[in-house]
Amino acid sequence: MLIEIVKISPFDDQKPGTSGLRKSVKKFQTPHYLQAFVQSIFNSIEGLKGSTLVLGGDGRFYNREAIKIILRMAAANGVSKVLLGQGGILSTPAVSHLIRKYKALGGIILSASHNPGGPEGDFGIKYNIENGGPAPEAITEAIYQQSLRLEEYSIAGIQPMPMDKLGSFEIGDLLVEIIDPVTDYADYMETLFDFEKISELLGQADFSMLFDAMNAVTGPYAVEIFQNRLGASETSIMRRRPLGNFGGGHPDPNQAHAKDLMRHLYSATGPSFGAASDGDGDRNMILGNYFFVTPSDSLAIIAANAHLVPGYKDGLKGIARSMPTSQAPDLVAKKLEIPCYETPTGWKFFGNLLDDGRITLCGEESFGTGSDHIREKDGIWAVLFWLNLIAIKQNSVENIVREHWSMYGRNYYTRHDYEGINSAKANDLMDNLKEQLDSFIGKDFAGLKVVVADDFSYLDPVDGSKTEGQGIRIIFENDSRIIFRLSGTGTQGATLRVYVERYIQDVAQHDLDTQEALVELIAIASVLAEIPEYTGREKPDVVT
Ligand code: G16
Repeated sequence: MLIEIVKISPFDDQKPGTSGLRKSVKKFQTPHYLQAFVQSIFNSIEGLKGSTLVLGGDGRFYNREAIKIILRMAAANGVSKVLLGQGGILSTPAVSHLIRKYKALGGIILSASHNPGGPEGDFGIKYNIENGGPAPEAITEAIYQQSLRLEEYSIAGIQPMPMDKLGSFEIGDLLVEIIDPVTDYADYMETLFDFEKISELLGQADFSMLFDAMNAVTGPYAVEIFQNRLGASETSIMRRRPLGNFGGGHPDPNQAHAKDLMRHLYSATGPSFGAASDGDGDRNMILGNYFFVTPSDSLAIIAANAHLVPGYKDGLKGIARSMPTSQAPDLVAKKLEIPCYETPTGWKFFGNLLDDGRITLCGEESFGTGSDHIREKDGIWAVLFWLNLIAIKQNSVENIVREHWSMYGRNYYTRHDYEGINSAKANDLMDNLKEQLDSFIGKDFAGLKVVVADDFSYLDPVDGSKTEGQGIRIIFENDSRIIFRLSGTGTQGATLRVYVERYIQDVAQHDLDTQEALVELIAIASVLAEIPEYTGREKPDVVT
């Protein structure tokens, strides 16, 4: 095998964000750019020589080219075996499962998650460690530091890579095994959920489902699990074919980007249950007929009912939620007398808590829910959880949620995103807020008194690491909250996220429109952060 050592000048913009390195496809196509990041990963992980890695992506534009480069580099860097999803396809949860099941050293996931794809879209690369989860901060920082001084990378010569047929091929001493992307994952799901009950539900005349795969990676998983194994009808999976540009759509499962699905669900003759997943299959949105379940509520409801589902029948050890996620899960944890951890945004922060056996479930407001079954959030898993609950409760999504609210109270919740704003202005907005934090405490805004105003920092209870600067929290006397953060996953300018939450216990007030229930807090947020002044925007681009 011919190995080439390619000399390069280091890149200075390869700092991983909330979830790996995400940039435009064009950026990744810059000569040596992808190679430099991959070499930085390889230089940062211990035990690479002779190891097994898992490799796959969400099928977006540039997936196959990137896989070929990574395989040639893996061969040149002494990796013994790569488990590659057939056609280069693997969902993020499937990679996490495969790393754990086959005891691989780690895995490389090619995805920019919910960001659009295609030649003008985004691409991304993420390294997951041997527990199956995203590399923690210490490793992503080491990768970044490597990239800043990287002056060469090693790559094997070009050769045929038959990645579409199950089987194997070799590149020098590297064995590439092409595996079915779905089977292992689907088998695992069967061990966690009551497939018989779910399949009975899907056969009931009064129940129907519609899953939107958004022309992204979950299509083949949904077909195998919902259709082939559970007997859902063919029409119950829409946009099932993975496409390099996601059919021109934005593969983000929320009300703004799953419009067709919403239209079907918000119709008198529409299905009783709706769901969607994102580009790489780790996010989920849950809907009932004329009903949207906020991700924070979904986590709380899953937690409150987990003992009913086979894989969780022994109860929960604890729950974790990211800081901006609503406090609905905390109320369930309190009732169950289990701990509820509050972590910074980013799935990587759940890893230690899961590995240490402190939590069973975790989730985020950004349409992510998961458990200790793997170390990533898991879209199809969340859908199966809801189907299993509905099959047991024989009740509609809306009624299940309303019963939950009547027992725990309702956490009205919304997130307003201001996308593609000038980065310098966005930083100024945050700095301006930080400077005023102390002066907010004790102040009254529209009759609401501020009790906490701080910049969130997290002390990992397992390894003692501290992560600072994770978002501005303004907490009021009645537990209402406004949170300000800059996204760590955007690729153009900056995205300001404003999270707003208000708790109402009184059942008589559980029917308010979310935006109306939060109107005062939304106005306070705008004034406190001087949003129009800094962003030049009167309204957010996306409301979820
Ligand atoms: C990633 C992370 C999540 C995070 C989300 C949004 O999700 O894994 O933990 O909540 O980004 O992050 P931000 O608010 O910084 O944009 P995904 O699905 O994009 O990998």
